[in-house]
Amino acid sequence: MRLVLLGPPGSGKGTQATRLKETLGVPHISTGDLLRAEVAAGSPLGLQAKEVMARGELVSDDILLGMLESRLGRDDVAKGFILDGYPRNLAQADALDGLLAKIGQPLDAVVQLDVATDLLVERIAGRAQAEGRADDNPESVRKRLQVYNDSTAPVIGFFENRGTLTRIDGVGTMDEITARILAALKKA
Ligand code: B4P
Repeated sequence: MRLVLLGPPGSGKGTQATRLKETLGVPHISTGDLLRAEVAAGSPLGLQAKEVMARGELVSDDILLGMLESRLGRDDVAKGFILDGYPRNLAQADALDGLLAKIGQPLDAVVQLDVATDLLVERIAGRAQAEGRADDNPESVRKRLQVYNDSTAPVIGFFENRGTLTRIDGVGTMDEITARILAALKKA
């Protein structure tokens, strides 16, 4: 199964991908996690990404594509993957298309998690208290939501035109949402 999870910040992409990887038996590839690992390691890429992420902006498309290409080159993606956090704009959607065509691994499904903005803000505020992530402060969250509306939301139409997109109500318990995604994947 080759799956992309789309949705605004705080919609539950990372949460659901962590659960689905067990059921589907494929790795969870989160571009946010890959970037945070670079930041934690203090690598040159991490140093470049750190401030951009803390401001809630998007890290450059070139950096992301290089990072993703190297991750998709690993052996564990032979049976597929769950991609979480990519693509985040139309240029990344095109780049993903090209990359997957090159490695002969076209997508099976794209799932969009829909959650209203006030609930997103509430969830991220909860995580800010629990985990203290650098970009979960109110100012960065506002910026991330704006970036999502301006740059990422158009990606929904990109996949809708391909006929690969399923929209899921992302409000409910984590179990309910996992069940909705699995039901949608059966149909796809
Ligand atoms: P991400 O790591 O992708 O962060 P995110 O959008 O906030 O989603 P996340 O997966 O963490 O949250 P989730 O919805 O699971 O990106 C961080 C930054 O990295 C970006 O701002 C950008 O700077 C950079 N970046 C990443 N990818 C990039 C790209 N492709 N291009 C450029 N830059 C990129 O969960 C949120 C909270 O909600 C959690 O606390 C969770 O417990 C809770 N929750 C989840 N489901 C719930 C439910 N059903 N009910 C109640 N709470 C729930």
